[in-house]
Amino acid sequence: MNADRLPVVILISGRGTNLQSVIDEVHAGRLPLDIRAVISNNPDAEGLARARAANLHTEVVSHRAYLDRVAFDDALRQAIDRHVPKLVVLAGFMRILGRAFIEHYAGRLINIHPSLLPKYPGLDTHARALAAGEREHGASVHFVTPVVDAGPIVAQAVVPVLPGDTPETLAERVLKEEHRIFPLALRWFAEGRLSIRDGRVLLDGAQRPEQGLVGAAT
Ligand code: NHR
Ligand code: GAR
Repeated sequence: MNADRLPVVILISGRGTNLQSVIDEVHAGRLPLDIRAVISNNPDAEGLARARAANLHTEVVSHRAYLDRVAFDDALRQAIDRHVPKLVVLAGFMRILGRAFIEHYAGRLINIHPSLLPKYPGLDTHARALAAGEREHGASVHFVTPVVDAGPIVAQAVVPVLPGDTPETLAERVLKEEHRIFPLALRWFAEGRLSIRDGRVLLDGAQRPEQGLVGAAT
């Protein structure tokens, strides 16, 4: 039934609105993924309820149950690999992963990050962009490499910073764009259109100057 669909495992930690955007595109027939499992490190993640509502298999691998990061990474890797995914998707996943884990999934691990990378890797991106007086902010989809938020960029979307913005209002504007570019980037991957050469992402074998920026109007 799912022969033409790419098997994926999706990792979450929180609300799961990016997960929801992926589920919605799959259900609409626009994103050929077979979501084999949704795994959360946080047992209370709201995204688990979204996954269950879509009849997806869910699991919790709590980082609190392990003595150190390597033990957690190993347990998570085993849980993922039971589902034999061709792609692993970080959708608001909040734990930094170690080198051995990342190398195991080299070229098949993708993250959505709420900033215009390479600006503002890490946490609290919206507050930091506001504090720096940025006039533009946004989101990036990237392949995950051992250095956090430094992997090859697949797609970005830009939003304006508006007068009176708070981290919350800015986050909401960015999140809307995340829900657009994340499923789009995953579709490119599922269709076999992405490759990496010299640390850069190619779409259909070409490095397009416009590819990195998927503007709000397109
Ligand atoms: N792991 C590696 N090796 N490389 C990346 O690029 C990663 C990664 C793990 C997660 C997502 C990333 C983001 O999009 C991501 C990219 C969590 C933290 C963090 O500091 C930083 C970046 C990202 C996710 N986490 C704290 C930690 O100690 C915990 C914070 C919390 O639980 O709230 O792991 O932003
Ligand atoms: C999103 O903005 C995502 O980009 C960000 O957390 C939010 C998760 O929302 N991810 C990170 O900050 C990763 N460290 P969601 O759970 O509703 O998708």
